[in-house]
Amino acid sequence: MRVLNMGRFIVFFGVLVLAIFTQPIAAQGSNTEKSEQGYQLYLRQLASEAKEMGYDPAVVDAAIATATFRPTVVKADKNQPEKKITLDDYLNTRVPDWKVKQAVSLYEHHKALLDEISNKYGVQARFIVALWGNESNFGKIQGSYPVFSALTSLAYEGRREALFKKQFFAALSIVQEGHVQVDALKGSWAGAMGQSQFMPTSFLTYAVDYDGDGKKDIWGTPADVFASIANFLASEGWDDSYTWGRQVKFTAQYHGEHSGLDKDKFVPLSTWQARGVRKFDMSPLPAVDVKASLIMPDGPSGRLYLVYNNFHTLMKWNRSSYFGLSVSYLADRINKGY
Ligand SMILES: [Ca+2]
Repeated sequence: MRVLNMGRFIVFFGVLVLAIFTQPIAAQGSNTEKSEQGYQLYLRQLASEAKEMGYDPAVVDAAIATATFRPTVVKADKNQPEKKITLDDYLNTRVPDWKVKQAVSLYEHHKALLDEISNKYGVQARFIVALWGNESNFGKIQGSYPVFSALTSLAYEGRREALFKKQFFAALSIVQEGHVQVDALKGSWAGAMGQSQFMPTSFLTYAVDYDGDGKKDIWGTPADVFASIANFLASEGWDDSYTWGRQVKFTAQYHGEHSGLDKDKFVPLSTWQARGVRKFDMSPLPAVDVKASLIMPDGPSGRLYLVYNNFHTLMKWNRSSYFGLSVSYLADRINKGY
């Protein structure tokens, strides 16, 4: 099943080499000095803006006092690769056997809580565990960047200022609501926080205080983490009477026209059957009234999938189909128990 596509590997290494040679190494020192000054000025402006908007001045001052310019954050943002690896390699990296084993054993460990949350929100527990595992390695890798530093550095850099300013104000709300202290607000270099790696705006929309202690604690309380993940999915249209989709094959006559996640390409299985899509073992698609989209992340010669509405919900969590498929695979393997 594993097919190496050398063309993609050459592109992959080509992009890396290009990235190394286009770094402005000589100019780095002076840029950093200049930026630090500009950043301090920017912070003061941001603080006044926040206070004008009505944020508690004590919270704003505390947040600003801890913020420092993080050139590494800006660099990481600029160097984000487009698509470096094939889906096969991505899945092997993201869903290794050890991760499946941990997922199965952690599911067992938290079974009572997970099943309760699963019932309450209408989301199969295996998808909650799979997102937890994919986002933070079951809470072990949450990121140690101070969120206020990361968000203000990225806002100051300017390429996506409006987005990161919005995240900064949302982070102020999180502290102001008392869910976490300023100095405990840690996350990834891009500001994704806690075991569910929510951006601050997602936290405000979806985070849940499930254990009822008054704090939405996605950093350290499993009940809050699981319920927050489930609440995101449920709010975005998850339906637990269905799964995510399936891997498929084509008959010789079909070549994947009509692929894509657009609404007008989300059609009944009977239409896909008529076009020439089959189950992975080439048997007919199930004769049930379900709509699906065809996706071909690596083109018609790569892995092919029919995905249902729940996969569209996963795309709202993260727009990468690679990501959605890695979550789906982990969920399926949790279901099988290996
Ligand atoms: Ca709580």
